[in-house]
Amino acid sequence: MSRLVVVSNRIADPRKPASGGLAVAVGQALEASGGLWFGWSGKIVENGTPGEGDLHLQQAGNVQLATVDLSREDHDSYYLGYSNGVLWPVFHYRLDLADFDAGYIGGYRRVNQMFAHKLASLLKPDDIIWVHDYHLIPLAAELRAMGCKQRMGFFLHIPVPPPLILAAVPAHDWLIRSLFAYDLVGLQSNTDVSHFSRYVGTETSADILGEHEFRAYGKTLQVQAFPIGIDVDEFTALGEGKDAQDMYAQMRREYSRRRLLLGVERMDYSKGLPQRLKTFRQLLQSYPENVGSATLIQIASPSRESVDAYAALKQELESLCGSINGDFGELDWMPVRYIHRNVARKRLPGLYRAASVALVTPLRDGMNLVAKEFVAAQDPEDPGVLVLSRFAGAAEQLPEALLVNPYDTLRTAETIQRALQMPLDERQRRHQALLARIREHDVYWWRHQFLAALAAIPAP
Ligand code: GDG
Repeated sequence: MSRLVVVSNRIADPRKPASGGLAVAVGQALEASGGLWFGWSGKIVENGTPGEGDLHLQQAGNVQLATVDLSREDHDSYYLGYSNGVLWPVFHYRLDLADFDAGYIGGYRRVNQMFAHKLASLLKPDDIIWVHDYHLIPLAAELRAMGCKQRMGFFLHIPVPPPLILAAVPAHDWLIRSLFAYDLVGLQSNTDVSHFSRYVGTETSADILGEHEFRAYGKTLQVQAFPIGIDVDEFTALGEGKDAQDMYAQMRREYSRRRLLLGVERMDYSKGLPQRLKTFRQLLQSYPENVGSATLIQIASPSRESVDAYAALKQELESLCGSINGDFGELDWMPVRYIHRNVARKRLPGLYRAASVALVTPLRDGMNLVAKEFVAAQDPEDPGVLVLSRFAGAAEQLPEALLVNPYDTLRTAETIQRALQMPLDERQRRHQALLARIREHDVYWWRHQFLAALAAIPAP
């Protein structure tokens, strides 16, 4: 059995279940093969030299953890600048929010080179390398340039935008060319695969060998959708824990005569939070029976606060929440409970279970795991309803949710009202179908499909 090497910007200790399903699933595969997990340590060295960073090695059970520090300059250009100031907005279709500062790409390239350099010294000839996400697109190309011949796969957790949006990135051709250094590229949805294919067809001189196979720059690349899932049993077990049960009981007590709508996400402009609040205002206007009886709990956990676009979003949300509460609130009822803090993971299932309706309405999302966690946390006898944006990757997989266009506040408000009034038998039917789908395509299925496809590619 080949050793598995996982590379991601941040790593988690696979022995700590608090890290969530993805870390556990990837951790298990690493554990089974005596693997190596490589990434940034999370440490920023204020006066560090760009392109240099200490390597730390640590053993966690059967898994070796290897992490590298980043200098302040590298962190600001590679992580804040290029990854989160260029790639994240553009891949979520937000050219208006991208900061195309020409200096960032040098840092992005430099950190990928440094990671490749440090990683190469730890590799064995028959390792299988699995690289994660947009921070590390050029990693394989850098490793290949150093002579590494191992099988290499890449999974992109965020969407692939349509070709003409991708083509607005100044170095888009270099970026996509870098992807051809991998043997396998995994994307979240069929829409992403079709965008990739159209980009390759129009912007490169590649041969499209089949629906999932491309040949360019002297290399054949397989590209397929591997929709990521959750660990359903782990999440259900979390729901049986004391913290989740207490949370549920508390919510039920507090909202016994009221309907609870719930949104949970990192505070990110891709998640459609301002549109959601406007839709909630519309719900109160169009269906006044909800005034005094429906409450929206919105958890927006702090994220990337040193990127400008995030600070602006925070202000906008505060203003929208304030105006809804000011216009509609009463002495004994506030329509919006907005929480800009992280909620402990072990309490989340209780919160999900107490909600009548989940609002998962991103403007664009690679997959969206909150939608799946909400389904897993429901009481099958009396389940809540999932209102899901058609622009989340999860929408391809979850047709029994109520699918909405989050930009259309009027119709989304109508759909929320429908969710609030949905008869029990329809809620049960939909929930049962959704649960079967998230069980079939869970995080273990995802890991297995990806690694099996990578292992099936003949070593070069
Ligand atoms: C990226 C892609 C893709 C959220 N708030 C709190 C909290 N969370 C947890 C949720 C969930 C996770 O964070 C969020 O996952 P998502 O999938 O919804 O979104 P991203 O963070 O944007 O993730 C996404 C994913 O990668 C995997 O490939 O699905 O499309 O954008 O697990 O529960 N957890 C806690 N407190 C919070 O306040 N503990």
